[in-house]
Amino acid sequence: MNKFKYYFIVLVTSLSLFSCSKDNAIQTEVIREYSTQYTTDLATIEEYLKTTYFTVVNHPGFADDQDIIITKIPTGGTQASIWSYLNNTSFPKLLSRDVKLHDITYKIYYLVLREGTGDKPTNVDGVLASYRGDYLTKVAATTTTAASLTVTQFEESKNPQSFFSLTNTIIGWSEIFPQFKKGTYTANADGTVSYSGFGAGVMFLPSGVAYYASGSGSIPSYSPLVFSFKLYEIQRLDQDSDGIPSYLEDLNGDGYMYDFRNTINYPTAIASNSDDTDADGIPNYLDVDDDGDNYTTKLEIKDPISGLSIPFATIPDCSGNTTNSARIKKHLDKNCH
Ligand SMILES: [Ca+2]
Ligand SMILES: [Ca+2]
Ligand SMILES: [Ca+2]
Ligand SMILES: [Ca+2]
Repeated sequence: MNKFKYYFIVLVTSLSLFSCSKDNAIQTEVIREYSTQYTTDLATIEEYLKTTYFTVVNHPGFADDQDIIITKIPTGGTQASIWSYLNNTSFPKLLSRDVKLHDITYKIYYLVLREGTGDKPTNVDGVLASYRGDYLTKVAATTTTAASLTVTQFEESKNPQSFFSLTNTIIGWSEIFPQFKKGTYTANADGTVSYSGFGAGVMFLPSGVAYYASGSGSIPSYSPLVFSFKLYEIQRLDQDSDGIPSYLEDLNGDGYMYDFRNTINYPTAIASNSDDTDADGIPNYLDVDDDGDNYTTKLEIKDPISGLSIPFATIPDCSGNTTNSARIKKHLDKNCH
């Protein structure tokens, strides 16, 4: 899941190599315009949603709970399409999220089978999730063949053993997992783990928020991806090691933090970042001095009497102890309403 960050380097390298070549026989495909490819991908995804149905296993406490099978509606079939769940009032429901990236706004559809019962990750936290990935291939009609939309499985992970940091995955994962909550789990005598109440769903990703031009492994270039997943557990991360977990540096509390200094994702400069207290362009979750007062945040979290740094876990709960520093109060104010 971490190739996304590298393909630009690979592509730029290969393009520059080829441009030095005198051999005109070597041709490289110019990377497609994001906006054009997005339009194509969105049409493919919407066709997929309108021509398939799903069945879900309800088997609480067992490994197959919330397993989903997506099947093409046969000719004359009366099954309800995934699309018919769009903005459904009860679960399952098909929702969409708008994501501004590459100077366009991606609409990312996701199917919520179950929200989950615990905490949500932010887009910079870690997730422990089982998943299955498929890519979609749309082939246009020719004079001799009909158009086709095929689905190919490329990966499945049923028993995840480690966390993925959402900062290292494809962007689609970091955008959609924060819409789900984790569940609970118990260790069994035989060493297995039983998960309950976890969030479960399916995300339908345009290639621009997946592997785009590079593809990955068996995934061809410009493939829209479909991931079904179960969110078992989350891991709070502290990207700037300032002692405040990143999820508490999400100033506007929307569950998402962005670094607009990334010119690949944000080709046109974005003037303000609602998660950047001192407006220096470095969002709080990456800024060791969030308020720009030249005292690192880490040193500002201290017990006012002993002067010792307070481990984050000991910061008082929402019952109202506000005798600590203003910064801690600020965090309480933000998280206790
Ligand atoms: Ca931090
Ligand atoms: Ca935010
Ligand atoms: Ca800042
Ligand atoms: Ca910070």
